[in-house]
Amino acid sequence: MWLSVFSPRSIIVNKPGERVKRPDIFSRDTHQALLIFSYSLVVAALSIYLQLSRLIFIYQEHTMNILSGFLKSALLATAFSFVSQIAFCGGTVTGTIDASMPKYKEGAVVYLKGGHGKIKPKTATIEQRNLAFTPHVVAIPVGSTVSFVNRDKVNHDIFADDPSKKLDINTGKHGEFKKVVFDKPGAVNLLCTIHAEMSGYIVVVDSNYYAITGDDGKFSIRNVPAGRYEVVTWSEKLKKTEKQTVTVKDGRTSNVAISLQK
Ligand SMILES: [Cu+2]
Repeated sequence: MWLSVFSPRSIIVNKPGERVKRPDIFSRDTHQALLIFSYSLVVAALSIYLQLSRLIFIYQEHTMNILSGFLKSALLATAFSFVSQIAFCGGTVTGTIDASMPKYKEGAVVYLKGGHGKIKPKTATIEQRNLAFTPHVVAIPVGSTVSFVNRDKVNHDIFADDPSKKLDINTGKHGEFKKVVFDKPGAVNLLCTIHAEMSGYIVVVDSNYYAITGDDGKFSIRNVPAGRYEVVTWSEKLKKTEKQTVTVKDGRTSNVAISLQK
């Protein structure tokens, strides 16, 4: 006895030797329905494929648009900064100080006089650390404010008696600070009435363009508007031997050699 399962609805039991007649499990309608179903499946798949590829294409185009927009802005920004650096940010003045006493190559203040711009005050900090004024020399434009911060465990009594500034400040305890405005040009020698070894300088300049030399005697003053300036130098111990001028051109670097003597 064979068991043949052709239809989900019936189990046909055949006798031995009898040919199994395959039943027609799908009616004509079912065939048609299946055909329509398969066609619609194919059409649906095709349309999904088409829609997807269209979406991918739009996405790619969009990405390309974003990318090209980004590239355009980046290029424009680069070009603008390049042009503005040349056209609007003036020039640079670099130089080297040659000092008769090599120790004083460092810590000299170089500034340019003769600009027409308004002087912009700034802020600076001078610490009292290990019984010393740190940094030893500070340069500021006229009208700037200096904070004196005590980093030592002992009190300091900062004292100055110069034509441009008279000072007498007790700095208070560790971490405390006092603010002072420097409104007249000139060098101010900072001393401490408690510790005789303490000495520092604040050089108040009537200029926006200044620098302090490094230990190699070199300096660099950037973004100086084009024009002709007098090069003025202050040193703790030495003096400039001759009057110097420098011509600044947009986008160019002018180099000056300064000689300091006793
Ligand atoms: Cu002191």
